[in-house]
Formats: sequence, C-alpha cells, structure tokens
Amino acid sequence: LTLENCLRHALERNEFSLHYQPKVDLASRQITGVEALLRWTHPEHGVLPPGQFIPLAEETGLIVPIGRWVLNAACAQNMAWQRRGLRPVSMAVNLSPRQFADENLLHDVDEALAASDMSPVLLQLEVTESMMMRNVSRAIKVLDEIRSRGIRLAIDDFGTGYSSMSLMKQFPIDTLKIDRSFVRDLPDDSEDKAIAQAIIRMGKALEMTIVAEGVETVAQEAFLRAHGCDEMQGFLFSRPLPPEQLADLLRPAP
Ligand code: G
Ligand code: G
Ligand code: MN
Ligand code: NA
Repeated sequence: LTLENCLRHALERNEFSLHYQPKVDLASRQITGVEALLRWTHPEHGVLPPGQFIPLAEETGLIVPIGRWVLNAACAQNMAWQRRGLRPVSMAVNLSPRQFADENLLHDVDEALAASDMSPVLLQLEVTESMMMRNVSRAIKVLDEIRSRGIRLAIDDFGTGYSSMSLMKQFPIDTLKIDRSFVRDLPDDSEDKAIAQAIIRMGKALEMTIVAEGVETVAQEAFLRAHGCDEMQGFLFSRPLPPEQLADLLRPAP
C-alpha cells in the first residue's frame, strides 16, 4: 500500500486530527490564540507529522479536501471550547499554495464559519510570501475578500521568502510571524539579532502584530520582549497539544 493510496482514504477513515499550539502575549504571557497543526494517524506507521505527508497532499491536490476538513474542524473546536465557558481565543489555520490557488477557497472558509457559527474575527489564515508572489493581483483580490469578512491574515515563516517591501504595503496583512530560523540563535547571533529587530521595527511601523516562532529559551523570550515583539509561539511556553490538554491552559471567560 503506497503512502498516496493511504492518504486518499485518510479523510473517509477519519485518520486526521488537529493539535493546537498556543501563542502568548509577551507582556502578559496570556494566550491570545492557537495555531491548528495537522496530524495523520497512519494505519501502519502511527502518528505522522505534516512534514511527512503535506508535500504529497499538495502534489496530488488532496490538500484541498484535507484543508477544508482542517478549517471545519478548527472552527468547530474553537466553538466547543467557548461553549465550555473558556475565554475565546483566535484560531490560526495554515493555507497551502494549492488551497490558496483554489477558486473555492472563499466558499470553503464561509462554509466553515457558517457551520461552526464562529466569529470571523477569531479566524486567522496563515499564508506565505511565495503564495502571494505567484500572482500578485489575484492574491491582493483574494486577501481583500478574506479581510473584508473580518478574518485576520498572517504571513507565516516571514523572512524566508521573497518579500518585497512594496507588496507589504499593498497586502492587507495583520500579523508577521518571524520564521524560527531567525529566532533559534537569539540573542547571541548578531545577524539574527539585526534581522529580528528589523522585522519587528518594520512590522510595528506598518501597524502589524509581530509573532516570533520557535521560541525555546527564556533568553530568546527576554530579547524579543525587550525589542518590542508582541507575541511568541514555541516549545518554551507549550508544544502543540491535543484539544483536551490545550483546554487546560485556557482561562474561563470573564
Ligand atoms: O507540526 P509541524 O512542525 O510538523 O508542521 C510542519 C509544517 O506543516 C508547518 O510548516 C505547518 O505550516 C504545516 N502544517 C501544519 N498543519 C497544516 C495544515 O493544516 N495545512 C497546511 N497546509 N499545512 C500545515
Ligand atoms: O511553518 P509553521 O509555522 O506553520 O510550523 C509550525 C511548526 O513549528 C509546528 O509543526 C511546530 O511543531 C513547530 N514548532 C513550534 N514551536 C517550535 C519550537 O519551539 N521549536 C521548534 N524546533 N519547532 C517548533
Ligand atoms: Mn504556521
Ligand atoms: Na512558520
């Protein structure tokens, strides 16, 4: 049985699940939101991380129905936490290039919001620089449509793609997520320090929220806080967790 064949049947066999990694405000260390991260329980190989099957899903186009499932499951989970009396947090969902190019993306997003009854302002879609650069005028149109619904937009892995400063101005982006490759060697590496500070300064000047990814040490956290980064995500605060464990970290609604 090839990986591709198994992947084709994974949705109907209910083999996908989502883990959630919290993002925290650097000033208060309160959870502001979570990022949904896909897991596949393969019938023979057990739980596989996305790196081991997302590329194949992308190649085969299976990422489109899988991504639709992710959107629905993430919004439904967010509402399940709220119904349990937990304080609402934002829900970030990763989009793949193929999903972003799909003409039904907006329809799928609308359906997930309608089915769950989640407020669009709690949804954040994570896109990458390269997804936007492929067809700039279309990307602006799609992102404007998303933004007009109140949905937030984040650029994932920021700094690793071909970001053009003029595009940063044209795209309705709310959040920049500093790629973890620039965070890893903070606060010792002078180049990474300069890059992190420059991203923070530019993002703040454009009134964006800046999130550092892959924060693993208190020294990284201290550097980022001292330089005005807004939020962090990483193993230091929490690994991605199954929904029941993530709920234990959420506070009751006021
Ligand atoms: O959880 P992990 O570190 O293994 O994730 C690896 C990569 O998989 C990340 O770059 C993340 O953006 C991507 N990924 C995780 N979940 C999803 C998903 O639901 N859809 C898409 N398109 N990518 C995802
Ligand atoms: O590309 P994206 O940002 O969507 O990927 C998120 C991935 O980063 C997740 O798969 C998650 O497991 C991984 N990740 C999250 N926090 C850390 C961290 O502190 N260190 C490392 N090495 N990986 C992390
Ligand atoms: Mn992401
Ligand atoms: Na990332």
